[in-house]
Amino acid sequence: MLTFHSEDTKKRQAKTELHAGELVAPFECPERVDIVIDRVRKVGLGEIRSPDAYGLDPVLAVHDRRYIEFLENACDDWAAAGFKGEPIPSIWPTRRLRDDVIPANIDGRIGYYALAAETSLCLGTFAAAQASKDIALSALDHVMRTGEPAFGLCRPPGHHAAVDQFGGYCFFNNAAIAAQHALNNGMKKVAILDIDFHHGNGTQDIFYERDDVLFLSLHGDPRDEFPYFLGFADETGRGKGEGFNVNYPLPSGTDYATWASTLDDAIQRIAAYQAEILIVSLGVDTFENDPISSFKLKSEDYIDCGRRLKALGIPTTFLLEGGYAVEEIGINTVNVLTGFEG
Ligand code: SP5
Ligand code: ZN
Repeated sequence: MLTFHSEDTKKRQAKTELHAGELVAPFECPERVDIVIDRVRKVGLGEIRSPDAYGLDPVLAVHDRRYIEFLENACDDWAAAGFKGEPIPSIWPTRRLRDDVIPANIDGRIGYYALAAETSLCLGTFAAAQASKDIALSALDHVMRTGEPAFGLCRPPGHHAAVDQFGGYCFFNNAAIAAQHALNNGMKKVAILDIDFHHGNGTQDIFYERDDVLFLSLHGDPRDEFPYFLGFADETGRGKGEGFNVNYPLPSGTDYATWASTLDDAIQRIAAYQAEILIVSLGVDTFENDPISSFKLKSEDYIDCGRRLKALGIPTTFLLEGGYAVEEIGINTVNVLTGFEG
């Protein structure tokens, strides 16, 4: 299987994450990329290619123009305001406040465009997010051209990013950008299967009223887990999108037996939909030793997961999302891919 990879994904080197009331070193760190690519090389997964440059048009097909401009300039605006730390929001247009006025002051504007406060911005973030979506698009294009699978070693991840919001370590929604690109290039039915531990709120939101993208997500029950405010089972889509959004919230402590039988239900729905292309939002924060998550998958389980996905027989693009047990992120991610290769 081809891997798409770029060193530019490591240009995001934030110093801080707001975690449990403290500023800590971010869980979503550049070393994740090195460890995954080392494992790809070690197992001989296949050729490693650099992505093509697609520019911002495919991003504009999914995200709001002013949001993109905000991301590009936020660090400069923050510094110009005299703020010393990394950009972090401290106020949002929550219930009983207005969300129809975009603040001029960067302190307010960052809250308008953020869905969470843990994700600090930093100077290299925009460049890394661009590399990440280029990787997703290159992988998707390879799959569309050849029918062969591909792995996009995306970083930063994307599935929490909504039309005009960043957060959960995500800025551009790589899976959504790739899915829209597939539709714009002749595909009629795309499925996105999100197996990251966290609900893919951004992806769900982007396609919620549409029937040309089937979105399915297995994740920690939002009553207990980030992003808390989306990802419940009764969110099934709206309008012509009704029935094209499927959430599988699962309890803390979920092991592979339960997780895999849930995966099989999702796989059956993808088959029934007759998707022409499958995008897997591949997070491995379902791992038993993940520092911020609560499922109990073991390294060998990821091989079996890959095998089950292969049985669908649909051209498949894997895009990296989360996974914070950094020592094992290479083994776990690549196990899915080798399981898929058979
Ligand atoms: C792409 C991705 O996996 N993003 C995850 C973002 C999660 N950010 C907030 C995590 C809050 C963790 N709370 C720790 C609770 C310990 N069980
Ligand atoms: Zn996650």
